[in-house]
Amino acid sequence: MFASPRSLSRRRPVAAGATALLALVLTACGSSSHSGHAGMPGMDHAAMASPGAASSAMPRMPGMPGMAAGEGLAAELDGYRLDSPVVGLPSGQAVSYPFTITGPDGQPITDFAVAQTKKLHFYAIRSDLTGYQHLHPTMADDGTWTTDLAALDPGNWRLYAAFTPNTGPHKGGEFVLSRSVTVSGEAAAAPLPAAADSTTVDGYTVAVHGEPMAGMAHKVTATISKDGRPVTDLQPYLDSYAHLSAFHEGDQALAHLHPLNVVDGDHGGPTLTFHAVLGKSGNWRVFLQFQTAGKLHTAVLTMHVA
Ligand SMILES: [Cu+2]
Repeated sequence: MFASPRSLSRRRPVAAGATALLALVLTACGSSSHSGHAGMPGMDHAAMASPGAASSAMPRMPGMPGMAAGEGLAAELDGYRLDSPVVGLPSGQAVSYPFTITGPDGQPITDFAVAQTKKLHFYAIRSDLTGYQHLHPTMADDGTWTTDLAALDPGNWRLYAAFTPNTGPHKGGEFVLSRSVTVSGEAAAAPLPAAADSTTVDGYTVAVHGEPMAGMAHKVTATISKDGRPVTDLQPYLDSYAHLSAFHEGDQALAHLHPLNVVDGDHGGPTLTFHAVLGKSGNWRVFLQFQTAGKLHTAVLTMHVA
């Protein structure tokens, strides 16, 4: 986990073979460059390589105080800060959420590296791990970003920005920062569904295999089928055959991963392989997004990490 968040990384060597990717990951992990940020909570670059792996994080232990930051739970890390004037939002209607990413000099950053085809990836999740939204905000010339959120249910939400500054002392480092907002109205928390090794969405069945352990890189696979047949027509989504976001029950730590599979046209699947590093034990709510025939599907299940 922890690592994962960053790991998700966005970087991608898609062209490289999976083996190469793994090698990159390992390298990355070991390199000090990340480490610096490794802290960064959000991500690892290394990760990039590994889709999911979270390498950088590895050194950190889950229980450590710093970890939270590493998992995207802090608004500021290493001088980079996610700021917004908004602390509350109305429920039940589409809303916009303005924010800025400021650097160590206190000025809004406008120069970001593109990762997974975007300069910034934005996520929203309610405290009970429902209501997942994965969005790509737009930035004005002055560095003010605006995210258009779909209607939110009442309660406490956490909003995350994942980005790689192209400037400043941690240029090239992946960050995941977040802030919370309160959405008005009577909140009714939903119990977290029990851990499961498969789920369905839009007629697709997604079966997950693997026994992830906290803080360790483990192989996790997701196999997609439809009507009993393996699905082999996955299309690239954000330069990958899937995008996986996972949120930890209790503290909303974020991990996001991409499969190691090499992208080659509209024939991904049926099995996606992740080098998953989840930093904390317990239950994670997993959102696996994949695309077929131009439509995005989001499979959701609870995964237990030992
Ligand atoms: Cu994104």
